[in-house]
Amino acid sequence: PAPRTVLLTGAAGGLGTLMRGLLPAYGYELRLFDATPIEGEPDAITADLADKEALREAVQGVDAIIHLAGISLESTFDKILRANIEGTYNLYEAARTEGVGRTVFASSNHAIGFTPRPQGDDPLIPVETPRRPDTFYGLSKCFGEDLAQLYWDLHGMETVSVRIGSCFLEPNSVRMLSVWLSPGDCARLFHAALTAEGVGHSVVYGSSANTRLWWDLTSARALGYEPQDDSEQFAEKLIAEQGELDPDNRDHAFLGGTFATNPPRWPY
Ligand code: NAI
Ligand code: 15L
Repeated sequence: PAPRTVLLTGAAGGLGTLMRGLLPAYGYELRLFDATPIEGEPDAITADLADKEALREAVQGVDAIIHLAGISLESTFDKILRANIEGTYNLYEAARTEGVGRTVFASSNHAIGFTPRPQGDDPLIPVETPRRPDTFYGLSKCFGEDLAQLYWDLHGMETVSVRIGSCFLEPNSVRMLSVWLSPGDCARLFHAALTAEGVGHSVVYGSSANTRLWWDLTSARALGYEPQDDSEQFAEKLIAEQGELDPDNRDHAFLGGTFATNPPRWPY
């Protein structure tokens, strides 16, 4: 049966807030979890991924999990270790103990961020491309994907690891024209990932059907995902402001953009 009650970790964040708005229309009842309190949501669970007891309670009785919580930019290895690596392990252990069979894991393009971006007639990047994290942050997403594979092979727990490009209301750079995931398409993709049958552990790219796409959406479409949006509507304005990507500029050379050259840092 299709999942109904879904635990949304990272519910206070940017993507969590967008998904709180969009996923209920698909019939999901969301249970919210975040270290940051959420105004106007008295039932939200305010706890850290380090709190195993809280996680155990949070996953009790849910049909599936969407795991967004964690540090979403570069940080020190120690902070990434605690929030993203140990935190994801703690969540999977809670899910195993409570018998939750399906997770959607917010992986990131930064798991393969040092992959050269396709130029000219280069082929789209396949989902099997070797991982080349561009940061400790990207490395933690590689760990999450491997943890998901282990829990499938060892315990039969299913995960769709979504290597999200850039999910914001609008793309704000020329690079983002290639990796943009509209919020509406993100909800469509998460819904497909929650309901597709027999996913085992699947890795998919998370973007809209962008004209300037860099990667292959075949495995995402295999889940039943049909993207509706294309960033091209924003291209003219962004290119007028910023210029086309420059083949001689190292900041434009890699899939992960400036994460590979001068990564934005987590502020706390
Ligand atoms: P965000 O930084 O806005 O939200 C992350 C949330 O996780 C925050 O509300 C924070 O309080 C919570 N959090 C952090 N550490 C925690 C901990 N130890 N325990 C409990 N909660 C904790 O990030 P955003 O943009 O909403 O991203 C959500 C997820 O999607 C992240 O895992 C991020 O790595 C991933 N992602 C997002 C992309 C995007 O374009 N927004 C692109 C690729 C991946
Ligand atoms: C990510 O993984 C970050 O969490 C998000 O804030 C964006 O920077 C995105 O990647 C991106 O590559 O644009």
